[in-house]
Amino acid sequence: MKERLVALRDDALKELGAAGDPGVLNELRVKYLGKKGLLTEILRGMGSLSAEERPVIGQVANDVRAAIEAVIDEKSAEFARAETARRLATETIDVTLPGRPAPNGALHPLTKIVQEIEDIFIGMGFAVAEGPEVETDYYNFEAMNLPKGHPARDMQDSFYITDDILLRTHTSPVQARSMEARKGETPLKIICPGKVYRRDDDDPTHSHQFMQIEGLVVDKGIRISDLKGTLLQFAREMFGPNVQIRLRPSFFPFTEPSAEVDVSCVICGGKGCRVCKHSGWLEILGSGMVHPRVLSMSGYDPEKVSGFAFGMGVERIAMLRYGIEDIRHFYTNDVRFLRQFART
Ligand code: 2U9
Repeated sequence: MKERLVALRDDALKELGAAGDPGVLNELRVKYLGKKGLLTEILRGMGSLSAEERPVIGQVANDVRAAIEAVIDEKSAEFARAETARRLATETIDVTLPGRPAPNGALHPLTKIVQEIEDIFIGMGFAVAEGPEVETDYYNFEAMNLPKGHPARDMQDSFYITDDILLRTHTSPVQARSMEARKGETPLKIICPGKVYRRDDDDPTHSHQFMQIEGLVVDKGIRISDLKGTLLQFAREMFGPNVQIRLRPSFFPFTEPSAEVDVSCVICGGKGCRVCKHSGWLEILGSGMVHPRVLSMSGYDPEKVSGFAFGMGVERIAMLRYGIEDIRHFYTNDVRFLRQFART
């Protein structure tokens, strides 16, 4: 039996010596050391040995197993080292290659215009105020001198949620809330940017949802010349140092007197062109002196203080600045449209 074991060891070591890959190595392990392997087969004969022979043969069998296992371990370590070396040689990366550039996003053109307008007014000492888009009838209409029954409150023109709650139709309620919160303190100098909602049919120049920026100044001794100077400064920072403005009498329930503000045409410089319909002027703002009733309703004494207010549509300003002909481009989010503003 001992001879058979030694012969088995020699065969195994010879075959293992020739094994060229981990697959063959594993087959040989199964062949010699597996449960149904050659070593087990020989050891089945142990039963017929005498009590003296059994430990001796047992020791030989253990030595044979250990010898075969040692070679298998050594060979598999050798294969693993070779595999690592192969991968190190083939899987190299060039860390000096330039990275792949990630595509940059860009601000929406309306966001850019809002930020630009905010910066201009912040430069003149205004603070930026925001408020809810879902408003009460009181702040949206009543506090703006638009009493019940006023035609601008028509159910046809506004998105009502209940009899008393609606989507704001202008950002004026933010100013009304700010005045109320300031409890008659002056000066108050704010601009209010935000989305507003009106039941309009969408077309190239109208949208049922659009953006406004309104402004309000309340202090002792505020005059219409303050309004005009502020808006001239705004127009020149926005459209260029040479533009002129003109005020045309108008009417708004929350201002008295009221004026529409035109800027000299940014396309033709005032000579007359298609954009200004050959008038030389573009309407960009509504404005006026805050109505005494609006002041008193929000806690200011119109005998002691006065104010001016103005409002503009952000889309209209952006359309003039960028030469956009259809307001709906701002909301359809076609990337071919949006990409054009990535670097302006
Ligand atoms: C308070 C008092 C007065 C805000 C004003 C306008 C004139 C105006 C329109 C311009 C085009 C709205 O975007 S638009 O459709 N706005 O003409 N807005 S004065 O007057 C106020 C606001 C708040 C407390």
